[in-house]
Amino acid sequence: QQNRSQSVAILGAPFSKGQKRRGVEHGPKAIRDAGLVERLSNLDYAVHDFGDLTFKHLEKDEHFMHVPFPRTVGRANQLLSGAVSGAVGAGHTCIMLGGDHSLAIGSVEGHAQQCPDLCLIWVDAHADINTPLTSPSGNLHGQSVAFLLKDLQNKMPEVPGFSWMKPFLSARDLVYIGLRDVDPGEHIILKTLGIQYFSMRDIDRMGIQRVMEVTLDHLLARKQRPIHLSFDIDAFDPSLAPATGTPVNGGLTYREGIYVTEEIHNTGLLSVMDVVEVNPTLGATPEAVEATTSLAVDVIASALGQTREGAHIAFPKIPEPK
Ligand code: 6HN
Ligand code: MN
Ligand code: MN
Ligand code: MN
Repeated sequence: QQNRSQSVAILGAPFSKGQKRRGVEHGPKAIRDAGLVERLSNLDYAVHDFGDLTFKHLEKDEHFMHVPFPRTVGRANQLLSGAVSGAVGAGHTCIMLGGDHSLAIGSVEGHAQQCPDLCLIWVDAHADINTPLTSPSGNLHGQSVAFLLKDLQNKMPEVPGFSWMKPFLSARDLVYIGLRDVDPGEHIILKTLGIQYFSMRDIDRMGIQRVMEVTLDHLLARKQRPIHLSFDIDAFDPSLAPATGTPVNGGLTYREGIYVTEEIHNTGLLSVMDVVEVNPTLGATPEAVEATTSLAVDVIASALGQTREGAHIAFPKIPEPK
């Protein structure tokens, strides 16, 4: 069913300080330029494009351990949290365009202010669950989930810039799809907390249909609640999404990725979606960039109800000749 009376808010978050490569801050413009608003309007949504947030560059922001820009990332996420909370509170389904994946901290936190019982589906090649003590790179886009989880509270040092928030999510309210590059410290966290995850190997074994069945059952069987979908474009195979900062071979096919978002749409519970790590400066050719940005638009349209079988909104019945 089409959510026709629904309204969608688009929030741009041109931010890149959660990792060390520049360019991912151009993601929101690149995804809009690929025709996002028109595609969603064609789905019969009222589209409210809130434009891009403006993030402050903090002059004095020393490393914390080996973590760069902690205060800048913390402040950006505080701002984003308020914006997402406002959009959800106003009744919109919210699409957050990144930017790097550290932005999920503020996006999920702001969503949770309005919907404390939300669940989280993290589609990514990476688990992004390092703590500063396990992170090989120090980059905060590989640590977002660790900031969210109550279950990791006593394993997290106090990172400057993040005193505005407290972890609120339970490990059982999170499912990963698409993992294939998990650091050793992340693996012990996944195993110790008993987090439900589907690696690419699991998708090979079970098929994406069964993976989605188990995912939605795990999150929604006890009760129906709002879904936060955090979609890292690097979940897709690099042949489909080359313009991204940390590509990993052996990713989701186009059909697997679209199946994931179709199934999430069909729950009727999607409340906020992040689309992150689209870096239009990293494609080898203009075609590679265009492939990545139009894939991002496809996956958003699919999450919001675009179907592959077609739809007959404008045709209540077969037209007859006079
Ligand atoms: N992302 N696990 C690596 C790290 O640096 O912690 C890679 C993280 C990638 C993060 O793609 O959102
Ligand atoms: Mn539909
Ligand atoms: Mn990620
Ligand atoms: Mn990733």
